[in-house]
Amino acid sequence: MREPRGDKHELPINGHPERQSVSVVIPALNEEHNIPWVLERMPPIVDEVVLVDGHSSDRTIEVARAVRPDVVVVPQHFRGKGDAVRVALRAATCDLIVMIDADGSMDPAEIHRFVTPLMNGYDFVKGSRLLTGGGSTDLTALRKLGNQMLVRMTNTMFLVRFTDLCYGFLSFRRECLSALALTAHGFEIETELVVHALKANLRIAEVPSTELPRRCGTSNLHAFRDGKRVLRTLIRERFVRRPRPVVDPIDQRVLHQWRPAVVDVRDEAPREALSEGSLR
Ligand SMILES: Nc1nc2c(ncn2[C@@H]2O[C@H](COP(=O)(O)OP(=O)(O)OP(=O)(O)O)[C@@H](O)[C@H]2O)c(=O)[nH]1
Ligand SMILES: [Mg+2]
Repeated sequence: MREPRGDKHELPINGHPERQSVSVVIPALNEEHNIPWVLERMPPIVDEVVLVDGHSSDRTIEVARAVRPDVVVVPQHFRGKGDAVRVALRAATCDLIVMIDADGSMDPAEIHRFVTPLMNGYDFVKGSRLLTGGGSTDLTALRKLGNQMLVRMTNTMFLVRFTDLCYGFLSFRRECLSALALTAHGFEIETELVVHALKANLRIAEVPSTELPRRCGTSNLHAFRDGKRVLRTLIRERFVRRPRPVVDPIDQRVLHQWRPAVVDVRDEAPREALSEGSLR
């Protein structure tokens, strides 16, 4: 890990970093039973909570608004955690952004660990379940093995020394968002965030974090399918230099919700006349 930059993020003379505002972004898909626990545990340093709803069929949005009336709810245009995260990050307005899951597997009480390094010279902070002080009561043997393999590959391919990879509790300075150039649609978003942070030469820190089992409901992650997507992302990022274009397949339900294209009435008359004429 690189040392924090000494220039633009220097501490003020009195040694205390200036107050920076904090947005927390939460992708949520059918998490009505878990979201209250997450929102109730938000520490006071959090100024804004952005929840991106993945077309939930339960009462995730209503429950979230009841617990935290100031929550900013944003719909996503497609499906997948990656798409949700990209939408959420565009909607966040504070200086620092923390990303956390809605299923109760990450404890908002740890948010200060992700904010403090950003206030002290780092640009990007990733949670690690494998650093001393971290842990997981959620990782199955299969996921642990897969994650370990992917961490080793990342370290070898990008000459770094990460201890964890497939973990979505992380934070960064909002001014770095465009440099992160995110395009991922699925769970590989976490890998893309980390690898693009490396490529953008951001100052990266790992902090210990404890992952808990999701409180309720079922996982949206499929170890093999999503593991393959992470692997493909790593290989592509290592060997392809050119930036990947963003191509979002828009969900048809969203198309129905969007404002329709404006019809110019001046164009409409001749077309009606034409169709009437052609019917005769
Ligand atoms: N908006 C949105 N959120 C999603 C989508 N897929 C997953 N999520 C959310 O992303 C977070 C992580 O998804 P999980 O299903 O918990 O995946 P996981 O944490 O890797 O798997 P578990 O450890 O088994 O819980 C949760 O908050 C989900 O609600 C999606 O398509 N859209
Ligand atoms: Mg989870």
